[in-house]
Amino acid sequence: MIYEILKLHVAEGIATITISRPQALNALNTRFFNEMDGLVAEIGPRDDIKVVIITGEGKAFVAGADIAEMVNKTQEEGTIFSRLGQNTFRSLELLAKPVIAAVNGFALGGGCELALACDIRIASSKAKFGQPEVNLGLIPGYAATQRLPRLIGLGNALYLLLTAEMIGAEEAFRVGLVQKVVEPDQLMPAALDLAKTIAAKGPKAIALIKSVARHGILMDFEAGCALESEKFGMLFENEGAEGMRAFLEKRPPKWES
Ligand code: CO8
Repeated sequence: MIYEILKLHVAEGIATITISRPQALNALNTRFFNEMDGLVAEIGPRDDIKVVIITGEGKAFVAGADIAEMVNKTQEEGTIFSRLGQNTFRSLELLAKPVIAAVNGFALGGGCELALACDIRIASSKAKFGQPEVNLGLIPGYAATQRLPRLIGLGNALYLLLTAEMIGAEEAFRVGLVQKVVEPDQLMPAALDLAKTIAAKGPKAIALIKSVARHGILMDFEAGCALESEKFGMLFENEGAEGMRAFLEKRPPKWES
């Protein structure tokens, strides 16, 4: 596939995906979703990639779904466009490698929803977050109604969804929408540091934590605990055995990739 919107850079086990359509503030169109599907499929099996960072070029992370593409859609086409984005974000969410959103600027509507589908969000102090769909007479279509309440609680989520208020990075941190706020020039160094910290851990354990947490949050407590025990046991005859032995032998662990 030829990539026109997404730029992939891989170094030291970290894949950085830069959304590069700054003239439209990186608004999400069909091409974006096709390209993101292509990259997720490519990155999944690559052992040389441990962690993924997603960021935007210019003053926006992503300023939403592409309003110019959506404006003339029929009801059926609107539903299809929503499902397309939901499916892409779900496959990103279930990718067996952690995904960090490095939010450099506006993360609005579908852009905030993209950040929500990532595992950790780190923001520039200049970033702005919001779900402005109601200003357009719309509701979110890429699962903000589902992910936002699960992440920041129903009250905080409904506040953002019903008011369309644009909040700054510090407020986003306060409500738990982002995990870290840094100065703009520190965003990529901080995201890379975070990615390297995670990339140094056992890759099987990292993939299983993500999977168990992501599936477990949709289960009842007992079923989630059963899933955790099953996956916990799976590590004993490989990566976990090496990690525990390395601790007892006072040496760094050697992970298989
Ligand atoms: N879609 C298409 N183009 C956009 C978008 C967008 N979401 N956002 C900005 N642009 C374009 C502008 O039209 C403008 O283009 P041009 O230069 O050709 O006029 C260019 O980007 C630069 O934008 P501005 O001049 O507006 O830049 P400002 O710095 O003045 O303002 C803002 C920045 C505040 C971010 C402003 O651009 C804005 O309000 N953008 C729209 C934000 C928004 O409403 N986003 C939500 C969209 S709806 C959505 O995401 C729903 C998701 C679920 C969809 C489900 C599918 C059915």
